[in-house]
Amino acid sequence: MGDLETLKKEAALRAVALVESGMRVGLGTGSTAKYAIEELGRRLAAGELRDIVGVATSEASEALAREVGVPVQPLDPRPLDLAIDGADEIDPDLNLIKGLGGALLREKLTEVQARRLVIIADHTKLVTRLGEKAPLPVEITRFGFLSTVERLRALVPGGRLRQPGAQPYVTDNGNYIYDAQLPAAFEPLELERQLKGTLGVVETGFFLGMADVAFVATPEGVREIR
Ligand code: ABF
Repeated sequence: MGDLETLKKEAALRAVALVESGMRVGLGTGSTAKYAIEELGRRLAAGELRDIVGVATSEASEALAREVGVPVQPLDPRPLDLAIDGADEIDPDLNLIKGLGGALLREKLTEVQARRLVIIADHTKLVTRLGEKAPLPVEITRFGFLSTVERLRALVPGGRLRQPGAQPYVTDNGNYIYDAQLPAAFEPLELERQLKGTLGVVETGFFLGMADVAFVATPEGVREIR
């Protein structure tokens, strides 16, 4: 396992250690969250946990959860005890950019209902300001997407429709994603408000003030950021 993979797993294990029997747990998406889902399955199989219900933030995570023996239910209005997920950027105030994995809408819908949102990551995700390394993913409707992209470019110049091949990337919700390049200076809450007010925008990858704790694995050990 590469060094970064080892770190991701270390962070994931710290988060899954917080899970107790009977909990309803939000299951994140991505290569770090994958380790958390596998560890949850391992703890269930080992009899360390019972009566866990997982709520998955993507079809891929749901499939993995079922594969490793974590029971999954759809999201309903009941709160989740805990949600465990990765991130693309983590700033010093625990504000996040998420969505490079494409699951930002289901992640936000799920994690807003969690009593505790636990973020797991390796140290490469730490930034001093959001947008330093990653673009901000913005989920937009397919219908009229070219017009929405123009509106977004007027608001945040720079960025492009996510298109890994001949066709645009399609989310689990049937939408497209616009990856916006953030400027050097901006006010995240204000930009979030403007983006959410833009016709055609479904959701953004800003997770502001949502996370309770981040376990960030570094070569010197796992840092806990609150
Ligand atoms: C999810 O997976 C997303 O919000 C984020 O985009 C991505 C992080 O993936 P990884 O852990 O593979 O870097 O958490």
